[in-house]
Amino acid sequence: MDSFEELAVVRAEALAALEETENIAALRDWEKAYLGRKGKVTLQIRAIGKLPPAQRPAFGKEVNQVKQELAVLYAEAEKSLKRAEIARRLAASAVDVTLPGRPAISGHLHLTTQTLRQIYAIFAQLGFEVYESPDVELESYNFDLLNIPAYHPARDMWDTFWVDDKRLLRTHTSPGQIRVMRERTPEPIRVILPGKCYRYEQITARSEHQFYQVEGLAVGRQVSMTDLIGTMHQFAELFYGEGRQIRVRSSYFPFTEPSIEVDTDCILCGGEGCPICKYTGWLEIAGAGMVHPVVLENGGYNPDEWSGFAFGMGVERPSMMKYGVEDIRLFYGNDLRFLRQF
Ligand code: FA5
Repeated sequence: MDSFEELAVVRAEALAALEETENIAALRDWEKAYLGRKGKVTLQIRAIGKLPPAQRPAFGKEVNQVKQELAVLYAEAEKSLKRAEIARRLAASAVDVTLPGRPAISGHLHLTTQTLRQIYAIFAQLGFEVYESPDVELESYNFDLLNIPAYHPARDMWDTFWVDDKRLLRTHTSPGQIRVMRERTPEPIRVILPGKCYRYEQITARSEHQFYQVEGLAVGRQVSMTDLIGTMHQFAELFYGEGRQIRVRSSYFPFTEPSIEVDTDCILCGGEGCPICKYTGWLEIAGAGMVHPVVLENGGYNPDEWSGFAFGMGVERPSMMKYGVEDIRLFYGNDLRFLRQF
């Protein structure tokens, strides 16, 4: 066999072997076997020098053509094997669009937030806007300007968390009354002031050391006790249900004169007596009264020209009564079994 015939055999063998390669690793072996340093085609090139000089140019040309041809075929095969490999991997990890979806887990509003929003909606109907005042309050706003001077025994009504000598966590939302009055040039006011209150007191099933209140304040030229009672009655009907009765009892708050407590007939027994109303037939709604002249004056309103009413109600206690929750601690316990019920 002369060298041309030998080259033709190597070429034919290489082409046949290339057909057999099924993956990249086999292709690399093939390249090594034919085009590598000791590959069969490379050895043919090296053998050129041993040929008679007359044959060298023609054989050299031939062997180089074979080498070029195989190199091109190698590059093409490498490309298509890589493509096939990617397609295989994609197929293995493809999303199965026929699988049923997983339901998304969604939370919902906390019972306190739901109750607050009900209260906002009710008072919006009655023409009250929402006004917010700070949780960290000055002692003067929480007490002095509300007619509760230092050493006044009424301070005992609100056990206080102090921040420093002058600042505290507000014990009620009433300081917002002064803030809103001072912010407005004397003009009629109808606001509710919602917010968290803090008291340094024993935690029980009825009392937390943090809880929400919603304060109400209406100031005008001729605001009277009847307006207050009418507003409270409207609230009782819209919050607890139609047909509710209310009653007022005389009370004492330093910032209102006269002061009252407002109750509604028990939503469960209608007044006959049951465990929810502790057999009194009545549920407490709010502390309230006519804004004290000193407080009007501290807010920049002349008490000879202006009058007002104010009330302060809890948020957790009314929702406890409405939904039959027996322990206020459940509101802040973060137990999902409780929270999911509302
Ligand atoms: C006050 O805080 C007065 N500022 C209310 C007021 C405003 C009177 C304007 C007159 C005019 P009292 O301390 O009673 O009042 O609290 C009002 C309501 O807050 C209570 O009826 C109750 O619902 C709620 N509350 C008070 N203390 C707690 C507590 N420890 N845990 C849960 N709720 C409470």
